[in-house]
Amino acid sequence: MRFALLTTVVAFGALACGGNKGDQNQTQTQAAPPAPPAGTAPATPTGPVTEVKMTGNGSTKAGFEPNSITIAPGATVRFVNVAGGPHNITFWPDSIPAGGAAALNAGMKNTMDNLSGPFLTNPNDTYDVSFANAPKGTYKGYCTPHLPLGMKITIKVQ
Ligand SMILES: [Cu+2]
Repeated sequence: MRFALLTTVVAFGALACGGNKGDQNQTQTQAAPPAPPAGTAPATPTGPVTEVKMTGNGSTKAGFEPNSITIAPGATVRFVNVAGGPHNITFWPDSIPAGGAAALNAGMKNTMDNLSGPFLTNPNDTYDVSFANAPKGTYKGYCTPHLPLGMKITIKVQ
């Protein structure tokens, strides 16, 4: 009886002091790191960066400011969620130059759909579109939730 009790106390003490510690650590260090939230992983900007504001009042007004820009080949457009989000940038596949889709697929991170960037929900969230290797020409895009409000943009690469 006394021996059994002693054994129990010793075993408990070993656990409390970190018995099997090696096994526990091994399990913990093998856990995968948490994935970053969608839409927050920054793309690597290329070339000069041109900022475009995404604005709106949350109901009847939404737009890109400016809604027409000209950039140099290989430049980056940085979309900034200013107000009235969520906003995103989506390009019409038939409103970009031949070869443009492949370049944009490489230059747009965390896309939700073909040529469609993630929603920016928090104020000052940004999203970079790299036009690295994008052919010269006109690229027309829109904000998916606000297309009915006419939230469109024209980007000329020249
Ligand atoms: Cu929008």
